[in-house]
Amino acid sequence: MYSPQRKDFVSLTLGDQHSYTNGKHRRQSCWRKWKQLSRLQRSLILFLLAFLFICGILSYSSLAEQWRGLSDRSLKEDWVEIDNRGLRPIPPGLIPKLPPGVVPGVQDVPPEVLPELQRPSIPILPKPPAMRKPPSKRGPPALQKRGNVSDWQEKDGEEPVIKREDEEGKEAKTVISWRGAMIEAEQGTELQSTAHGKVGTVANAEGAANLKPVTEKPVDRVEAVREAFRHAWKGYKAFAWGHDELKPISKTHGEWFGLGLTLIDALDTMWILGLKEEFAEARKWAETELSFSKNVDVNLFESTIRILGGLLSTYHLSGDTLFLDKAKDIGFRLMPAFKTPSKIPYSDVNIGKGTAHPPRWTTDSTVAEVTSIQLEFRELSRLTQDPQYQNAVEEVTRQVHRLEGKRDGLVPMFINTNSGKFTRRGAFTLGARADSYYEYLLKQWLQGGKKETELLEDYLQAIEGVKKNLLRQTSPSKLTFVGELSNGRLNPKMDHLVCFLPGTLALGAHNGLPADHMDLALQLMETCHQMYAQMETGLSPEIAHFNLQNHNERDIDVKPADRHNLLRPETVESLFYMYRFTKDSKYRDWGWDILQSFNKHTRVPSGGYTSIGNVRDPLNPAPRDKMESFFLGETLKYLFLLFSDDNELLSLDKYVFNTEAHPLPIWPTAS
Ligand code: DMJ
Repeated sequence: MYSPQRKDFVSLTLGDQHSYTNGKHRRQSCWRKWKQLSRLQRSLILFLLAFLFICGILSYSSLAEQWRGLSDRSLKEDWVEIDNRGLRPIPPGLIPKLPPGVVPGVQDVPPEVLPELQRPSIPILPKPPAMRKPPSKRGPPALQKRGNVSDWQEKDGEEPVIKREDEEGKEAKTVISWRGAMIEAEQGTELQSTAHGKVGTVANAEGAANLKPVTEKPVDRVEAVREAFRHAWKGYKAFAWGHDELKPISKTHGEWFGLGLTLIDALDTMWILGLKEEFAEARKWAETELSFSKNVDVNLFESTIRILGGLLSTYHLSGDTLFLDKAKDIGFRLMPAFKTPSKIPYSDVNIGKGTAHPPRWTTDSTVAEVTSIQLEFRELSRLTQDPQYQNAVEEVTRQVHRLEGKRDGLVPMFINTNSGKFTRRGAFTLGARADSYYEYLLKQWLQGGKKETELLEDYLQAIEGVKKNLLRQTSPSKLTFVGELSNGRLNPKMDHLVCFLPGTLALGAHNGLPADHMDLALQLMETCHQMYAQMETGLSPEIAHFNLQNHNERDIDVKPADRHNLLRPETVESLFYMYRFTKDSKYRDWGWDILQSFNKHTRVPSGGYTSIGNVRDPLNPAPRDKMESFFLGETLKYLFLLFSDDNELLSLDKYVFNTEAHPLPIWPTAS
């Protein structure tokens, strides 16, 4: 390359050979002429020469400075930055061939090369901080250029980030895309979080130059939930569109009722998460494809909490009457279930034929199922002004209220549709087959404006029954859990399903129920958290067994048959309530850990999440190839609400969530 230093050597020819040899004669005649001048003339000439001399010196030093600067720049411009990761030399072909004496600079680059060097995505290497000091300039103070404010600009509370004057526009862009890239790059694995005390350095060109540690802003957890939802939806859309459930591993679908269960269960979640496009395409399907006039058997409880509940809440959130019409349709078609000798409903209904029946092997129904459809049918009556729905479900509540066979307010798991009596009376649990009975006592009381005192009495009595009969503490850590009673003996096991209880207890305490309900909620929440934290995958098993013996080291044990995780919501549901009422950020952190574990062990790359068979083996969690509809309907919704700072988003003083996480309004006092 042509060296700019060679410009320093300027040759000046003052005369020809001849005049040089006659030098002595010339010097004599000059002196004679000088002597002939007047004093004034001589002074003027001397002054002029002195002035020219000073000007010459000044302009030389300034030119030399410029040449030095150009020389530095020409060396640096041999490097451009790529990909924010480092530097590479410009390929030789890109270095412009310049005529001798011309200093290379962007303005001199041939037009065909210019775009390559000026691409905005390739910022020039920032100078190291030591070179940032504003250079001292000559001239009056008012005209001196001060160091640019942006050189040390502070961005809303962040550590000051050093910024080059000429990259001002690009700087903000880089930081934003860096944050975005964090989320993108970490998809499917662990998202870093300050909740875990991690500190990062800026991994871009700025970082390379400045190496200044910057405390990470917390990852946008709300956005991480949206991302998880989109990923799940991507799988459902690609492989199971319009069907009940996604089988993400085999990239196909599973059918239960044939009613697009996942899509309907997820409608209000999309609305709450603000996923407008996804919501619009789902609405379109509901409008054009969803039909309840099918010759198909559906489970009364499951279709009530997922489909009727989902449609009603989506109607309330969106105001779109399509969903109310669909809710009326399915609600009406489910009514044959109540045509039994006892008016305790059958478990199954053929919604096309209008017939209902119990399961083939028994005439019993499950207690939780017949007592956890009330919120939805009551709301349907309020909206339609047709009392038949409310009458049917409140008849069930009345009967169960006065039934014999409870133990301190605790209910058995089965009820006979002919006799209307409890059967198999020896077992009591807050888990499967009884769980949401307790939940709906409190929530109906709230839904109706706290007027239906029998509901409250049953609820309060049941919690006393839990305390008296089912509560125990583990050894060695004294974790409180709710065991099961079987023919008078306590079995120290607890379903993950029971983890709805801390949230429900906290909701009651928030509404004026005894303060010790909140104490119990705090303790049970800790236990449910431990059911995740102590597993190798960070995910809870379906059932945990607790140790009561002193000599054992572990509090929690898991039987091989109970090691599965179905992406259930109950723990994150309770975390949401606990955070809303206590504002203790540990609940958010626990929820965040759970989301990360789901991402790590259940996320399927082609789309969707899968239930797994073994929460104790992170190397082979044994994917089960099924994404339950409640993962979108409940789990991700509660996680989103847990992380959202907007307390008014579905205020717990205005809404009750049904047992499938579909929010329904608390009735205005007039109703
Ligand atoms: C959901 O369908 C409901 O939350 C129900 O109350 C219990 N089972 C699943 C989630 O685990």
